[in-house]
Amino acid sequence: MTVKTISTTAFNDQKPGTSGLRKKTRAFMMANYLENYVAATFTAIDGGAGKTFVLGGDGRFFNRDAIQTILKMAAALGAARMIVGQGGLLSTPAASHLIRRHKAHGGFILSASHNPGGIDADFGLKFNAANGGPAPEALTARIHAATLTIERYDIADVPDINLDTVGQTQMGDMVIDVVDPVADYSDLMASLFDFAAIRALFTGGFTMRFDAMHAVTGPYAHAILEDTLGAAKGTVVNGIPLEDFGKGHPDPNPIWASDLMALMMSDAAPDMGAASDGDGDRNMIVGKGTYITPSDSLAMLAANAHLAPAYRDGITGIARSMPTSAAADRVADALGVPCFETPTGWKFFGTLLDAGRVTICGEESAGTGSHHVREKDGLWAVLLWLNILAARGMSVAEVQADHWQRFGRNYYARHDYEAVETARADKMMAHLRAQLDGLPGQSHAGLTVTKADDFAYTDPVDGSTSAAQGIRLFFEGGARAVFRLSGTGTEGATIRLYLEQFVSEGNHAAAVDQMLDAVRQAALTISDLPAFTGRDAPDVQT
Ligand code: VG1
Ligand code: CO
Repeated sequence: MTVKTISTTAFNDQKPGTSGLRKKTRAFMMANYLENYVAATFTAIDGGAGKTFVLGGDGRFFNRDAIQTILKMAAALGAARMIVGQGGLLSTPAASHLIRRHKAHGGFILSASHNPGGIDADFGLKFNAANGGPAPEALTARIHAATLTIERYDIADVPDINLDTVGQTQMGDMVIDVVDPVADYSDLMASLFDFAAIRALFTGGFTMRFDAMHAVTGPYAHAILEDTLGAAKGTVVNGIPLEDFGKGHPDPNPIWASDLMALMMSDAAPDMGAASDGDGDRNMIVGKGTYITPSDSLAMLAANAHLAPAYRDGITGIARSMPTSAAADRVADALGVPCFETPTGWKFFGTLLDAGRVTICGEESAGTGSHHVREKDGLWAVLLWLNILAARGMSVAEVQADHWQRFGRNYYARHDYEAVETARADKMMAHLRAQLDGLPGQSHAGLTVTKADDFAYTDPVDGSTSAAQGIRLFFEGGARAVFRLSGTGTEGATIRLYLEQFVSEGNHAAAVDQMLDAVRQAALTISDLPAFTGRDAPDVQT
């Protein structure tokens, strides 16, 4: 095998964000762009020699080319073995599981998740560590540092390998195992849940629609829901992964999964609706005529997890990202377990999961998961919901109503202002930061600020710290507004405004917008968002 050494120049924009490096696909296709980042990743982990890695992606445009490149670079560095999903496909949670199961040194996951795919859309790459979880901040910092000083990289001069046939092949001395992307993951799910009870639910006439949004979960959902659990054929829609996701946003929320929402709000609604994102780590849950917010889903799953075999003995703790509603906190209180509040991004849950301090984690952005892998897991959430419905003999709406009755309701919404000029968004955040000390005691839109801060986090397990993770405004009467800038966008800045109003009893059936009107107005006044951005409404509201 011939190895070529290629001279290159550093790119100054390869700083990983919330979840790896995300850029326009055409940026990734520039000469040396992908190669530089992959080489920097290998540098950051002290090389690839003798190591085993997992490799796969969500199937979007450029997935296959990127896989061939990574294989050739790994071979050049003397990697021992690469485990690759057939067709180049692996959902993010399935990749996490394979890393753990094979005790691999880590894995390369090719995905821009919920961002659209195609030559004029987005591409992404992230590295997961040996625990199966996203690289922690210390590692992403080393990767970034290496991207700034790179001058050359090595790559094997060999033909592409066939990704479509399961089996073993070699590239030089490196063994390549092309594996069925679904089989191990499906076994893992069967070990966690009461598949017999879920099968009985479907046999008893329970109906469902699962929208795979033309992304990676299609093959997983077909195999598990239809073939194994007996859901009717046709339960899974948009189940064949396409390179451009049918030109949609594979983002499971009421805006981008609007067909599913319309069905669930109609007379023809099945018992449950669900959807997943590009790389299979997010989920949306909808009942007949009712939507479950992700923050509520986390709380409801945690409150009922003991009904599934894997969590029968209870959970050790819950973790949620800071902007996620406090619904889960009250469940933790009731269960007598701790609830941790972390910065946005799954990488912050890793230490807590590894240390056994939490069992269930979640984010308001439609991610929920547990200690079974080190990523959020879309199908896992769907299966846990099914297991709970089977065990309780209740509908989705009944579980929701029962939960609010017991714990109160956190009215919640996220407003996204997308593609804002970066300088304007930065100025608005600076304006907020400058006011923090003076805000407590002020009243806006009839709400009095009780506390205002810039969220900072100290990891209770390894002591690492992360500052400036989002501005929090707390108001009298249980309202909260949070401002932060997205770390996954590829165009300008996306401002996320998270709004929450807690109602302990009574009023659980009001309109969300109405319940959040005061806190929204207060947040817009304090931030001066309309003046800074020139926007009078968000682009997306979830
Ligand atoms: C967003 C979400 C965050 C999630 C991240 C990756 O990040 O808010 O909760 O962990 O996407 O999810 P940001 O920085 O844009 O707010 V995925 O499914 O895109 O890997
Ligand atoms: Co995702």
